[in-house]
Amino acid sequence: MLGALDDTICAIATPPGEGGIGILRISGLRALDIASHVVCLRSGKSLHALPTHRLTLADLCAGTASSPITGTRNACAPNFIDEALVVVMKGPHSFTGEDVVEVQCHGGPVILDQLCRGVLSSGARLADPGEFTKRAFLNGRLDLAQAEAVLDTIRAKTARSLTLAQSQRRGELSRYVEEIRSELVVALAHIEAALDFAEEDISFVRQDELMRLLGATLHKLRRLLQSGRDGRIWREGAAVAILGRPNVGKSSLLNALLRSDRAIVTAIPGTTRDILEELVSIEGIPVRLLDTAGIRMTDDPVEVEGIRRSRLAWGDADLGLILLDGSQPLSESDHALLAESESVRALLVVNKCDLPRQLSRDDLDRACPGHGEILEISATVPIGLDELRKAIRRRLMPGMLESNEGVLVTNLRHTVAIERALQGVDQARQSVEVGHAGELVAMDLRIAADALGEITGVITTDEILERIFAEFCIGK
Ligand SMILES: Nc1nc2c(ncn2[C@@H]2O[C@H](COP(=O)(O)OP(=O)(O)OP(=O)(O)O)[C@@H](O)[C@H]2O)c(=O)[nH]1
Ligand SMILES: [Mg+2]
Repeated sequence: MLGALDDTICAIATPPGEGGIGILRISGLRALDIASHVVCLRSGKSLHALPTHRLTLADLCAGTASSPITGTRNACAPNFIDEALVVVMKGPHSFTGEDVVEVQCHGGPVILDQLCRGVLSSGARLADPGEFTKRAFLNGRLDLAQAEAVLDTIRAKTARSLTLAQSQRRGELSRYVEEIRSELVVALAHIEAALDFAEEDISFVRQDELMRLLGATLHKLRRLLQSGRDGRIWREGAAVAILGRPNVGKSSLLNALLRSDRAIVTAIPGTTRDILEELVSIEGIPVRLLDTAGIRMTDDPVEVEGIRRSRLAWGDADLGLILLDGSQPLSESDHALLAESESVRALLVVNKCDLPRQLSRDDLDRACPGHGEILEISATVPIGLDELRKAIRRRLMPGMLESNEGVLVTNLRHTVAIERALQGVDQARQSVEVGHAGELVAMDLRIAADALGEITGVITTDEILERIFAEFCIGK
């Protein structure tokens, strides 16, 4: 798989369905030759004669031509498909590093299908998911972390997620990780030299210097790991489940935070039976908000199943909003939920504060002594929603201000590699401390350096590549 760069690939790069514009991408050694079978420049010139990176007007013809189209064709020709703008990007100065032709035509499925068939029958192969980006990596245009960031850029859920993905795509994480790796590699070289020339009286490494370097590296790796939790949330979104007994206003709160009437709201307890999930930006954080079935004792099998799912959702969530009805005293179901909410992943929210109060702070202090912050809101009026948004942000990302600076790890693959590197460096430091043989120190440092190399792809395997690029869509 790794070496399969000698064929020319093509794919529709725009999403399926109708659109103003549709784009077909062709990349590879024969991109220009193959495109010449379907692209007929209005100027009558050959595609090979086009300057690179310049849009040019062309007609597209169904790829029945056994030889490249030459001369002009008019739009009345029987095999005419569409008018198009065509751009040639000559390698190595293209996204993939190869010769690339992109055809921009009207975004209709039939047009793109005919165009794609024409290109395929002229000798191109349909690209695998992510294959354009994979080629960019294999041709040295991007390292692996940057290639992964291409996908994060496309999938970014909020403005802040996009900023992080773009910084990784520009190579900021890669540079930082490479810097740490090369320090380890230099230390390793000194240790290995010392081992090679053990008989001679030359000192290649000073123990105190090595300890200082390993200490500093450990600090940097730990900081990266800590950034990983926030990073995951920026990339995938945090799951926040709204929980509470029937009728407390869970669906109303979901609607209020979404600013739309997404969930059904009625005065009948037990309205929501299944889990509703919606993505919303809360203070810039991408949040998957889950509206759940009200938790209470019931014999209704549908409701029982809904309640089971509510509890599961809470178990998997980054945060549970325990919603209470401020216009009613605590019920048995409220007590049961509060007893469960002693964990750190719960935030108490008292709803319906626009109505006369029946629920006091003393009641809550008694029912749930370690409850922490309590938010008072009304989902329907609305009151207190900005404070609630801020509280959610504080609970999800206590260190958000600090993590605005510096490099952040957003990808689980990277986190796992950093954990292995950290272990290696820690082990090496302990070995140096107790005076173990240099071989042992070198072995651990090698493990650490290789683990970091996997992030940027200096060290990689076909299996890792397959896994990464399989996540991409076709045409990227
Ligand atoms: N006055 C007032 N009424 C509210 C407020 N929030 C919700 N309600 C009303 O309370 C009733 C129940 O609201 P829902 O949002 O359906 O409650 P729920 O918790 O989703 O209920 P289930 O899905 O049955 O578990 C509806 O009649 C809402 O209009 C509020 O802040 N103030
Ligand atoms: Mg509901």
